[in-house]
Amino acid sequence: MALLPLLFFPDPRLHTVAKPVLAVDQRIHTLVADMLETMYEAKGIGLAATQVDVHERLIVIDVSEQRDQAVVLINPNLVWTSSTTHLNEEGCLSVPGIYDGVERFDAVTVSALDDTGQSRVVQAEGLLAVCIQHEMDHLMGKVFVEYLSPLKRNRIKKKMLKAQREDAR
Ligand code: K1U
Ligand code: ZN
Repeated sequence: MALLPLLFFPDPRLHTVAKPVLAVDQRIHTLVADMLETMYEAKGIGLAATQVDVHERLIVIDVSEQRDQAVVLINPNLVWTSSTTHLNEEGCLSVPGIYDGVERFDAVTVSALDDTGQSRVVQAEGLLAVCIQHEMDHLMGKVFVEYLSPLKRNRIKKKMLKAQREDAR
């Protein structure tokens, strides 16, 4: 297993629209294992392949307290969304240190392949539903700060670029 380097906002590669995974083969098994290791190491609750510069439709999530209930969704599709939404506080491993409110569906149903290539349907609510929507946005090239006002987004962009310049020194 290996830790994968993350892309950080405002890297333009975060805006790439991911393509479907064509086969759940050894390459995907290795990518899933590496993404899980990277997510756990970063103390995240989710990670999309986009964030590790792989532009294929694959996400990993673990919202459990014990960090032992990984959910792997390959080629996920939203098949149902609740009629109600809520403002939820979100963070993003690609925008470290920034947290803000985003309106999300309270519950969603997703169809996907799991890491064995089997079809599955996941009904989610609460943090899992929020995380699925956040990660599926990544696959569409969307970062959560794009829901914020242009003023906030520009401030975040400047802050991130400054931090990245300082880290590069
Ligand atoms: O996709 C990512 O960048 C991972 C992201 C997922 C996420 C967190 C919160 C709401 C929606 C999606 C994170 O894991 S950020 C770090 C984190 O662990 C966290 C932040 C806020 C609330 C709960 C967890
Ligand atoms: Zn994110």
